[in-house]
Amino acid sequence: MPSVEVKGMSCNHCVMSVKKALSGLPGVTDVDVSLEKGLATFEAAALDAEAVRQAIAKIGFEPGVVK
Ligand SMILES: [Cu+2]
Repeated sequence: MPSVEVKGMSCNHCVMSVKKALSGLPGVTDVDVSLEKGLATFEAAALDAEAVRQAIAKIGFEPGVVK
């Protein structure tokens, strides 16, 4: 399961925003975001790491490496 660090989340609203942003990407499903870990995990039919990073940056958070 791919994951990506998300820096800058401070509350549950941030978590929901990231979840929504990643869920909106084509082929991305089962998004789970942990505020404690600062980490988002998801399933991806075809992993587009750059699209994932951009979706996070676009809503004001700092994406780490997509693994
Ligand atoms: Cu917040």
